Amino acid sequence: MLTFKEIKTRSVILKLKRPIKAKIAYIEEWPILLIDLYTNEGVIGRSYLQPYIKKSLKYISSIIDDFNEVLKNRELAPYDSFELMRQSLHFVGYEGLSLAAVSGVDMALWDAVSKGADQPLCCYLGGTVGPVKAYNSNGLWLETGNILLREAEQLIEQGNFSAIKMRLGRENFNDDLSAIETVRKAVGPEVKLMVDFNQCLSFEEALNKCRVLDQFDLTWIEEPLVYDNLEGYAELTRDIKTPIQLGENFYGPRELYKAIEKKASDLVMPDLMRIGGVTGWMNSAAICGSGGIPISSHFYPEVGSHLMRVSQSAHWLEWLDWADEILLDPFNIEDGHVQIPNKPGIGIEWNEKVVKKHSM
Ligand code: SMN
Ligand code: MG
Repeated sequence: MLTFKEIKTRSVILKLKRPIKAKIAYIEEWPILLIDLYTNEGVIGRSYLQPYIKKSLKYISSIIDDFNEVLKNRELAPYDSFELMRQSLHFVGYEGLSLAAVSGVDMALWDAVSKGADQPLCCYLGGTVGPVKAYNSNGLWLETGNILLREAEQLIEQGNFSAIKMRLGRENFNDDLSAIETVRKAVGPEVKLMVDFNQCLSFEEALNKCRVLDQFDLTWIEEPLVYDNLEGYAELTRDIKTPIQLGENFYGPRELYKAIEKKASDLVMPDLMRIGGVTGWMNSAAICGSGGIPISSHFYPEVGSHLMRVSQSAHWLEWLDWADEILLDPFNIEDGHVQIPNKPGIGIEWNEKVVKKHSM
């Protein structure tokens, strides 16, 4: 049995190789919060969060600091700890930053308990180590012409990927359409192509644009509308032939359930920081598995790959290498599949030299 000793967080800012250039935001500096969870028995659980906005590092880390009091000397039991942390913040709300902080610690707890059992996380959860089908999401922001062409080729080459994602939402929709044609020309007809609007369209715009996109053989159209317009999503999903993808902004399995009940999308893609870490994911995967809804992961490919191995309706893992720099042994890709290392826990260790260099 493992017991909780202490959690420590550290803030790191990395420079993005390909800055985020979306209609909704321009981001060059990428904030990462490292979480180290110490047990009295010496096992250390590790996880990280990517909270998008630099300032949010300090908000989330101070919440996590306060979880020390909640968990002190308790048996390490992710389910119980999740509930205790969540309940400690009930009156400010279960969602938003509260849930982001709970999710980060939850992932570190699962890392620690599976390490304690000397098993890779996916095995501890009842599955096996194996390859996980992924699409490359490392770029293709709102760029033009040759930049897109070169990037699309690079994304395929990076791990012999069979699927990539590009972003849409240019001022002029014809520029989006030529961007799709450019990328399609670069990668050929066989590669699966996902597109992401990052919530930038009104309902009318979305209806008109997605109807045009129906002719492009896209694997999905992601977040055309603001994330919480579930009625709009349901109408759009009924009208559009291409699968509609939604979910990186669901706060907890209950929101995922509500979206599925409303038939807001064809596909879902929870983000581990917002859905409630491993605990929230497993609840969501059960809902999706039972309802026959394909589930894809958003961010956190190291944890996500373990979870996709135990999710009945697992669809696509989002491959992002943005945290690779701070990892001692970044995960490998072979033929478009993430290779889960045969190590206890999630399988991540910090590259302390790089962490020190970029720490805030
Ligand atoms: C995304 C959003 C914000 C930052 C990076 C990437 C995007 C995704 O929505 O799905 O990858
Ligand atoms: Mg997205």
